[in-house]
Amino acid sequence: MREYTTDAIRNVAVVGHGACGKTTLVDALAFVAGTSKRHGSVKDGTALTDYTPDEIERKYSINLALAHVEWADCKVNLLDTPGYLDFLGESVSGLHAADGALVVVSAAAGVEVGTELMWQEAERRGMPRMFYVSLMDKEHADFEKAYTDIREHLTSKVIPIEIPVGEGPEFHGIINLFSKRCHLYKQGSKTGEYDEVDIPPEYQERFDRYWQELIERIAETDDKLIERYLGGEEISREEALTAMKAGMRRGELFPLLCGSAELTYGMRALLSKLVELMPSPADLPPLEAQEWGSAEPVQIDRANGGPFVAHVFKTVSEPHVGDVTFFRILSGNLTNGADVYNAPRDSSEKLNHLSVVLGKERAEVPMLHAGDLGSVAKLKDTHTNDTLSTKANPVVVPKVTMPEPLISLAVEVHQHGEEDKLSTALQRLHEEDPTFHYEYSGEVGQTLVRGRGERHLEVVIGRLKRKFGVTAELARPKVAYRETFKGRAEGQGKHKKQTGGRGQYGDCWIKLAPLPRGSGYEFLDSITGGVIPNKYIPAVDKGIQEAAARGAVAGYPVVDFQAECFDGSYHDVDSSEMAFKMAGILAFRAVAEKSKPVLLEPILQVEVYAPEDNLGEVMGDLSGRRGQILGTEQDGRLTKIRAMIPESEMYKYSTQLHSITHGRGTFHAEFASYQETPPDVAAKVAAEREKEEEEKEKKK
Ligand SMILES: Nc1nc2c(ncn2[C@@H]2O[C@H](COP(=O)(O)OP(=O)(O)OP(=O)(O)O)[C@@H](O)[C@H]2O)c(=O)[nH]1
Ligand SMILES: [Mg+2]
Repeated sequence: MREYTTDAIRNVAVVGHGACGKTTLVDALAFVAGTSKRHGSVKDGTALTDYTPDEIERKYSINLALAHVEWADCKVNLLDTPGYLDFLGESVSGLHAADGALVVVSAAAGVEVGTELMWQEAERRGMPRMFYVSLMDKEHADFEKAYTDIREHLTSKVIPIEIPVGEGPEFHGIINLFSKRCHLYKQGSKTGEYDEVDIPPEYQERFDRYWQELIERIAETDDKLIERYLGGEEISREEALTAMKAGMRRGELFPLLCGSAELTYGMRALLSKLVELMPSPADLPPLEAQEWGSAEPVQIDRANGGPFVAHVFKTVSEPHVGDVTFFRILSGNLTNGADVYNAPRDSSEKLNHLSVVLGKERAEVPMLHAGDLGSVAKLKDTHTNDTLSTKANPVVVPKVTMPEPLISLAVEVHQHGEEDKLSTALQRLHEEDPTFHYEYSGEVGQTLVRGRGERHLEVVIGRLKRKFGVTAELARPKVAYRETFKGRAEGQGKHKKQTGGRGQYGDCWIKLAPLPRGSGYEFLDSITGGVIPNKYIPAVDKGIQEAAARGAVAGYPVVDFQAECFDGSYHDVDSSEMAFKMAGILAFRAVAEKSKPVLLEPILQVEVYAPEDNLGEVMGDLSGRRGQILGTEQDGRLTKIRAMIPESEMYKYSTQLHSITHGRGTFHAEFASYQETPPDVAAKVAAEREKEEEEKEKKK
């Protein structure tokens, strides 16, 4: 590959809802440009950017993947992002590494949840955006509807610069509004060859309408142009394009194109527009960064090279290959084999085998210029979201904010003894995918994994097996129930044994009383007159605590209570710490029964965001989950519902919410407090716990 300087580079993230045709589009663009030699397909598992075994098997994108095309003396780096929201972290990383977004909207489905979400992500970053209406050849394709959908749901600043000739199975050409020419595609064409003809007479009226709209909208963004336009002067194609590019940069115009990637119709025009309208990294304002080791902000000038700085936007760990690191050069040029520095980790890294990426292929290059995307393998200690710079100029650039995990499940290994392997592998997987988290919960004795959705966690389980040879499966997380007392009672615990020689003797009287929620455990020693010698009192306390840990209702730890030891007796010879501990245990068991023990369950504070249309069903579902609705309020286009819901009822909630709201609803949950469970629930939990204990016994 030839060398591309900063001004000849375009970094474009291809974003949109699942199955809108992003991967097919990236493949077609690379094929039509001649950069890749074969026109792959998602269905056959041969698409350029869906190459991992997971993706080939499932036929949708899971990972952010890179390709590049060489077109019109420029190199366009394309970042193919997954549309499924479970993998939003990858898509966000893709946007972060790009300078512009190509928002793909299916001509058959119009604007969907994923389109809206990625649109907002791009908007937050103030990125120039272009629309591409995909699948124009598909049954029920409707260009007008897609355009109207975008105007109504995303932005009124969208403006078509192309219109299709025919739709669905009839789709066979595209009229270019700038050139006022029509491309009629040759049937059976492999790389989008066309005949260029005049605008067909039956399309003249439609062309005039769209052309008028285009030119007016462009003129509106530029005072000089509008004056000339109103004065009846002609505006040239170049002037219009320049104004459009400037308008895109200011977020005032979003051009819309269309085509069919499967048939390769419209690919050439789209490539040309990406080159002409998307910004080069040299067009960007300086980036705010921080000098490492000082609080001083520094400006990273991207246009003029400067010292080397790069941001790592993705790492993939391959156990037998080592880690592959993908980065974007923010400033400076980079030569193969360069020594760089990861300042926060104090790690010197050598960038060997500097490569450009085309799907799964990595082609070594001697150097890359500022703004370009590259990859290297086998770095020592560099992870996703790190900054690479130089020892002479150590800096750190802002990190990408990763989406928070939404669901939590337990993971269980098949083979006993693989737990260590599991935690090493989970750590590696977290490093490559920061939206995936894990932790071991001692309280419930399970490893918990957290992610964006069930699909996400299933993919992680697949990777565990494929990459690390750990066979595991997802399981229902155990709920950390607790118990407490609602009443007060007192009673005796007496441990007395006479077996031949020295006996055992311990005797105590205790009172149990509830404490406010969250107080924990309190022990009160009110023994007077030495009826229990001082040295044995801690043993009574210990016995009570031991028994409390084993529960009074369903075998869960008893919390928030006070135990008072107020009377007892001892024996000069037979008393011992052991005997008094036993007495404590017996006393607790006897008194706990009489102190109205109850089961407590964790309650989550939940915020659900749902569209108005599904509000009734979402609330009904929450009530069915024993949810207590606290209130609702409008939040943009969605309604926010605040509710308290028992954790045990939240299992698979994300799947349910997704299905009720057709993917539009989201939620956020966090632990709020422990509350008493209704008796019927407590009885069920106790029965389950008993069964579990029996099974454990059997295994022994
Ligand atoms: N008829 C037709 N089908 C297409 C076209 N582009 C994509 N498809 C089909 O639509 C389906 C989804 O295409 P993908 O390219 O995987 O869509 P995607 O946007 O990458 O999907 P995710 O990776 O899940 O976000 C596949 O079955 C494609 O074959 C097209 O231009 N015409
Ligand atoms: Mg895809």
